[in-house]
Amino acid sequence: MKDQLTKLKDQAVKEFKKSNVLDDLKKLQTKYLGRKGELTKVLRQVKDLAEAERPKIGQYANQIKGELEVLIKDIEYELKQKSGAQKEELIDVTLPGTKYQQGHLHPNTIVQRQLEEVFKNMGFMVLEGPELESEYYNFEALNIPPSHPARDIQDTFYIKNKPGLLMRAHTSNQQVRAIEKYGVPLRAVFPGRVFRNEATDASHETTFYQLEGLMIDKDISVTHLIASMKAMLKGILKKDVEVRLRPGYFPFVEPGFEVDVSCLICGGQGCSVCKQTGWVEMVGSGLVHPNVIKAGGLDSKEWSGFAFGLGLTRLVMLKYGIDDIRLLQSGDLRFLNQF
Ligand code: FA5
Repeated sequence: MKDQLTKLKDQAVKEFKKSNVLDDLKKLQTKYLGRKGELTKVLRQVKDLAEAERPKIGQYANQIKGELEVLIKDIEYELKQKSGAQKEELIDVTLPGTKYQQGHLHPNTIVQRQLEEVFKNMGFMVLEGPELESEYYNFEALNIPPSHPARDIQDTFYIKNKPGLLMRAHTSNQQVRAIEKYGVPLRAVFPGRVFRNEATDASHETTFYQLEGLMIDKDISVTHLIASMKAMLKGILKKDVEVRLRPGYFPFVEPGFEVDVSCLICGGQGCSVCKQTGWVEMVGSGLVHPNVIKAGGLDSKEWSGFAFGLGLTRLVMLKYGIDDIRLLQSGDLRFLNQF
């Protein structure tokens, strides 16, 4: 019987070691050690043996049972380790990854930076200035005294209980500030946000961006002004556009011009952006008024200059074909994600 037990053990060990999955191992465990298993059957026969043999064989059979149980535990542990590791390795590299939302520059900023490059290449400084401004720099220093009708054309928001303070109506507020700070000769552009108290429509906002240009030197003429504006428009729109100059009134320049660009939204046919005229008013400009030169502490007989104020937001509209200015500050991602 001892030989029979040894054979049984060898056979069981061989089979246990071959099992690759837990299910097979369980089945083998039942086959050998279950209630009706092979080893159990042999153990049941022990009671029929001669009394002298019974303890020895019984002990041997129990020892085999113990060894097989330890072996099963070991194999079970290994199989579990393997299947756990396999699970960890189960990465489907073809699945779509997690998409992270990435921010990007606003179209106003893109165009502002491009404009800054154009002017830096022509030797202009880029300066920033305050949005909350004094009436002096926004109006008086620009030859617009209190009660001058030009204040109505550029009506803005005044600060409650703070007389003399307002949200700048244009980037021209920087003109005298820059002359005072940097002296002359001077070439500078001032990009930034400006504010107007007016009704909105497809081409008018209450908050929009401008880029001011100022050049003060000796013998500056309208030719310098036109050349700079052409370079600016070509630098951004990357093509020659039709431009129209008409007389314009701004108390801080003399003579003054409005520069219109042929509407690129409708190709000059007429739409809500150009108010059916085929032209979009883009820049106010002119030769710096002697009173502004004087406000900067300079001799207006010695120094002259040109200045212009570009509607940067309008240029963004023409560049990208945006047919309503209000989209730019709508915060609507369906719109913004196109840039
Ligand atoms: C001015 O703001 C003057 N400071 C420009 C200037 C500078 C003239 C230097 C002479 C010398 P105006 O109000 O026209 O001018 O505005 C200039 C440009 O800003 C306009 O041509 C237009 O393109 C844009 N603009 C004006 N109002 C609005 C508005 N409500 N919404 C969007 N863009 C506007």
